[in-house]
Amino acid sequence: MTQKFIIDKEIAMHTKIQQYSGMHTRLSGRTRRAVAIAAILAVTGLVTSCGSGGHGHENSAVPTNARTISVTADGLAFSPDRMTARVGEALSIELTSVDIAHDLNVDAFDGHVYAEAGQTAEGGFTASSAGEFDYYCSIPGHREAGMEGTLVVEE
Ligand SMILES: [Cu+2]
Repeated sequence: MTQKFIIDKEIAMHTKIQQYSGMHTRLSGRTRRAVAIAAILAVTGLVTSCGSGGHGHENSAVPTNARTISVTADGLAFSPDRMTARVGEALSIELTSVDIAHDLNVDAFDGHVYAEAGQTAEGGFTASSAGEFDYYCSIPGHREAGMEGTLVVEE
């Protein structure tokens, strides 16, 4: 789903670039090329700054009656790196980024929360099915460095 979103976004951007280049048909070929390159760089910058998750920094809505789980992000690790829930349970992840900005994503349930350095933010989701699900930080390089955890949802 995340991949599809990124691809859709890229297609939309390329269309935009084409439209933008088309509007400048009276410019010389060289200028047009420069404009197109500038547009591509601007677009790439936007995508990169959002991290690999492609969902930006929007925190997912917290369902009513959610149970709050406090998670600390520090030193490229989550604490705790394992949490448990019941099927159908509504959760709110209260993420505190200690050292630098981090996010926490539970793709299985569309849960996302991003917190700037020294800040706490909240994002929620409903653990709608049983199993073990990964959560991770989507800031480039962080998951690769081990910034992930497991959410266990029990029947
Ligand atoms: Cu991180």
